[in-house]
Amino acid sequence: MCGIVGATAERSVSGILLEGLRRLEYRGYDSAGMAVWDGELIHRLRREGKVQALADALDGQPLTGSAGIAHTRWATHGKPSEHNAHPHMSGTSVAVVHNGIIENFEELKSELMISGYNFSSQTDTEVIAHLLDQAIKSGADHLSAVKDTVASLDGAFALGVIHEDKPGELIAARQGSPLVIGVGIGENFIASDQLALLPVTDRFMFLEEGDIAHLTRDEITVWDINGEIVEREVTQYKHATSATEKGKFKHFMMKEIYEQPTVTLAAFQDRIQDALVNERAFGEQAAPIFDQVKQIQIIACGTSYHAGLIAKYWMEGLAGIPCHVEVASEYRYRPVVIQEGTLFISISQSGETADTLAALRDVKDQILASLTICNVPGSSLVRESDLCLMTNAGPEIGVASTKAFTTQLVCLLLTTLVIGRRFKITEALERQIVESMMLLPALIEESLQMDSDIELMSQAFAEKQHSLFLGRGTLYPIAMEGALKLKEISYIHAEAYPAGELKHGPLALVDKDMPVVTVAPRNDMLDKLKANLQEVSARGGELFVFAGCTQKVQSGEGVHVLGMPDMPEILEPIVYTIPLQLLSYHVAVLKGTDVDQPRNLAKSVTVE
Ligand code: HGA
Repeated sequence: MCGIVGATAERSVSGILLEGLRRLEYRGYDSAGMAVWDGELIHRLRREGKVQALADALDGQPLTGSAGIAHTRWATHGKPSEHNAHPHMSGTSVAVVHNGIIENFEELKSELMISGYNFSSQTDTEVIAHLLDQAIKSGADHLSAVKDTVASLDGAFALGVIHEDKPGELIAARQGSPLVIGVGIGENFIASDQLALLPVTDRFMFLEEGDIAHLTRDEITVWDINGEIVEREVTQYKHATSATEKGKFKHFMMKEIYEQPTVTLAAFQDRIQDALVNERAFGEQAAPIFDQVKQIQIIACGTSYHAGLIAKYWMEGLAGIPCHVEVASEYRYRPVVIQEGTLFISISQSGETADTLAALRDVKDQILASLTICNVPGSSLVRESDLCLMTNAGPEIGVASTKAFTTQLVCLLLTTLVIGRRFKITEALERQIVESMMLLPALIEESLQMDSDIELMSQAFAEKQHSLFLGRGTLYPIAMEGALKLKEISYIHAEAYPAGELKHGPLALVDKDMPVVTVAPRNDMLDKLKANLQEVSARGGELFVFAGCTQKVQSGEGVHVLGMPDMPEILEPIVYTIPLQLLSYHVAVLKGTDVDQPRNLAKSVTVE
């Protein structure tokens, strides 16, 4: 959350910064700002609202200069407003952009106020600007001022700093929030995410925890947490630049929904050899680690947590491996008992999810090993885990996760198979599941053809305040994911229940104003589910049932059945996700909400 971008170049940098902000807007969009050094002074412009508001302001008041920093905000301290927008400055000399939270900002603020500093915002960030100014005024050079200031800050953060007395210099610091350096030719950059810098470079240097970097046009110097100068590897970005554009689609979310046949294939095809999963795909160390696994602990947040819940059904049901799943923000703050032989699996689209990362760090020396299922190469979870399996979904820009989820499921299924070999999964079963996986892209393609029916169906939701999602077995977490999607982008209250729980409470809510969505699994629980559906119909509830032809659920008064392709049971959770994504999308479009950037949310949750 919050996007930082910075540049030092020979040319004017404001266009680069503005394009960077547009590309980082998924990380926060309540205000935006830019500070540019023009050879003499730092000029700053900030606006409440989206990056476009800043762009409009820049049209009337252009900023030109060869070094600068910019920010798009997702407020944590102080409401979204122009005076709380970044960059924050101390006087006219120093400007700072910040991603993260300064936990000790209140005490630092009191001390600074006693020293005579006035505050013009409610943010935690402003203390950083004044601390830098204070250090410089007491004789520290620019770089030592940043080092001393960083040492006095508690919390997680990434910073970008410019100073009016240091022409063309940019300082960056990373402690808990992502930051990458873009390496150009005669120009260098910083950003929260490499996507911001793709128009200007494809070479990146990922900063590590505690790193401080000094950038000029021609030189990059990095100090590690111990203050030693270090070399950080430069890696090349591999995705096509079209991956970050909407193309023919109106929204990134729709584009990403439609990419799922391709990206789910990319998540497994290179990992299959002779109809079995190649466990080297998990890393060189995978085999000896997997040999020692006795149980699995999955940790994740939001949509990734739902993927973890489905993996539990697979790990325990198919493979017979004990598996626990918990949301990271709970797990990390409670005393936990970790049994011998625990493989810790983290799931995160960005690889920077603050709670998930903190949970991994907390238990690192008590677990057998860690595996991350992640979409962003070079991210913190990838670097800090023993093993990783990349989801290969390509950049996901829509704030509501879609393709990252289905590719996580594919990766979790591969994981179940390779670890499950050491438990209950026979070679024959593995081959059978791998063969089923080959059908996945075509099945997703087929469910995408339901798009216009679902668009029609969405009309029944647009005026409603509440909705209920029901499922059983592996389709229960899919109901949870469908409800989350609807909440996130259409702002309709949506609750998910295991269908068997209906009469234990939520049935009291069912009436004609409460649409009930059901994902009907094709398994031995179907008859029980049909009974649950009767209970809803009997109370006047309007039912929308996603079911396959063989499920024999009939449309009738108040019951709308949407036919799903028939498929192997193992693929149901992945394929049944698609119509629920489409439903939330079309409801949001009908309601006129901001599909890709829903209110109050942002992607890559790098703050607690
Ligand atoms: N705490 C700062 C930055 C917020 C942030 O990084 N959000 O993800 C603020 O509130 O401005």
